[in-house]
Amino acid sequence: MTEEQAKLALQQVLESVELPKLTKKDEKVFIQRLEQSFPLLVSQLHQLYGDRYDFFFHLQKLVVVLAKAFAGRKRKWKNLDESRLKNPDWYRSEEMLGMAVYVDLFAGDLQKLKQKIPYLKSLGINYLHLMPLYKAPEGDSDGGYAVSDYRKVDPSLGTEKDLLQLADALSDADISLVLDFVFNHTSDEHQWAKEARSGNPDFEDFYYFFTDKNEVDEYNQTCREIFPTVRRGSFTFLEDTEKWVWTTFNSFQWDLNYSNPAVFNAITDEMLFLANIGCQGLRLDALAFIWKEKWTQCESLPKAHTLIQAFNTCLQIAAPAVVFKSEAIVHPDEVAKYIDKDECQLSYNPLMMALMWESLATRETKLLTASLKKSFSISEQCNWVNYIRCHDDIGWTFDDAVAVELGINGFDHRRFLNQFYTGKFEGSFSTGVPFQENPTTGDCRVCGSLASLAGLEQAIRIDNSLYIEHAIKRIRLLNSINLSIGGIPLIYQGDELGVLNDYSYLEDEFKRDDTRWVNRPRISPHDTELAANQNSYEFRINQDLQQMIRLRKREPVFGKAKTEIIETGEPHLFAYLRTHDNGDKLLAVCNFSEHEQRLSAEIYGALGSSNVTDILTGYRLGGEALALSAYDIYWLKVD
Ligand code: OTU
Repeated sequence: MTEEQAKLALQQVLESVELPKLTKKDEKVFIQRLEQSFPLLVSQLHQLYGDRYDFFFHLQKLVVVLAKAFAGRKRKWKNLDESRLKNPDWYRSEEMLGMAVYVDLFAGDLQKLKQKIPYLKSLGINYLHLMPLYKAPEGDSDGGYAVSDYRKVDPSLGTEKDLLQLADALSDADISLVLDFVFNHTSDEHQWAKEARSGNPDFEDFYYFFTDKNEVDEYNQTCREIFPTVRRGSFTFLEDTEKWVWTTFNSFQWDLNYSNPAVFNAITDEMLFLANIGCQGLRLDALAFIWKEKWTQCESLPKAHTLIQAFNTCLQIAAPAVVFKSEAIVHPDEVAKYIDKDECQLSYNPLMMALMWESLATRETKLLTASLKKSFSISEQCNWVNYIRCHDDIGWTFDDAVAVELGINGFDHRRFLNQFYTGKFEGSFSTGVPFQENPTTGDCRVCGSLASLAGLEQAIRIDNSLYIEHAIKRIRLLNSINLSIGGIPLIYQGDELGVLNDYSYLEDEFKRDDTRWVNRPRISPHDTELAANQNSYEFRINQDLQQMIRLRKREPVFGKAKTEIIETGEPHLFAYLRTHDNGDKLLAVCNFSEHEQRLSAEIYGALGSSNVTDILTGYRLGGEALALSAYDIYWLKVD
């Protein structure tokens, strides 16, 4: 479709639909944005749905959805749209610091969360991801990732009004709210699913139903199993309708059928509803799975990207302050494909997350260094969301081709890492728990809190003060990379307090089969008190982190700057150089082993000067070789 044709199409759409009433000024803004983005939007939708007889009909409906959402958007968020459009890379600032929390586990409910804003501010948090808080089935709802109604709040957390008030309060405190956009599936209790189940053909078309078992088997031949301990394959048989339904995850999470443009429109409507709550980021859950084609893996297909881009274009028109965060926990080359200003401006950095843990286990940094050299650099209009732990498992999604070059066999190495982090490998410091062992492929992932995986739980149990020391230093090391390498650091609730694994999930019938609950602890006042007690380990963990946060916010070199991964030639050291446009440089070096390491004075070459200060300690160096004790870090800046 040419630009001229797109213009004509827009004219035709506008002549044939009734748009909601807008003020003169708003109408001008909306039409201007529509005109600007329409050629792109139509070409994206045309790639997806162009061969449908009802293409134009759905296009008309979509424009009405966009207009209504824009009309319903509060003035406050419209002002935010304008200011973000003037400052589009706000998320690259050194000031950025994120946290991910469960409303109930972190605060109790939405109202109590509002009271935690001073705590968040004191830590420096200005990006808050609230785990799914929507209406969901009682009992097991996959931690809220089975949504029954995107517009209703889970009643145990509060009301819709509470959420709006919280969004307001966060915005007033300069904290960007990030919400989950769980758009690959709904719960089987969503109204659409209920309609589908009762045989309403319009809604049957919202999901993937099959009557022929052979077809299901054919898809299963090429699709990866995500939750093999829940059920083999990607489909669930519904006894009542005698049909199979596509369920990539749990059997109560039904995959939406995006080959149907009505689904695209319906979900756009839900997405803009979430945008109008006043969030500034949407986390695109399980985005790799949204497009399916027979005889493919049904993951990260080209049209999955087109779909996400089309959603993003809709945001540009109706709520441009909102950015997308990709949650693609897949091969690094595939992760990279979601990152683009017109697709996902932000992305989790699962490669760095997994390989920091890999380096801690092996005490070697060659895989981390080689992998990040290949995959760290992304568009300057985008940013990583760096993390050490999250509510999920750790999957070892490194590139096997990079590993092989270093003499590492990917399959064996993942096996080793799983053994190591579940404490089965002799000498391991870690107390993680396995997740989703696949008996066919031998695949497995690992769960556990930052402190437990880093060795604190075991060290406390055997009461070994040297090991406790090591665990605290490992945590500091991981935090230091997370905060300084480039990206928005995302702290997972409780990790700032050194909270250990929580085994109470084993007593809950709805949780015990999902080991990820081991790293979803309830944060108690006791945890916060411990971190305030100067004699506790938690105090040290917390203080180490706070110190690094202060430095991060002070130095522009942690914001909009370039990262170069440096090969030090020392097997246990990891190093990178940050360079800001203003000429500032910062060299970070860290030691992934418990033995002292040395680095020759040549390293100053990267900084162009040997008169440097380690800003972590204030210690001035004058060209001598660096000595790094167990898990030590340097943040070197030219004086
Ligand atoms: C996401 O994760 C969420 O983070 C999980 O908490 C949900 O259970 C899931 O989606 C379903 O909504 O399988 O174990 O390869 O790894 O998208 C985590 C990508 C998951 C998947 C990821 C998914």
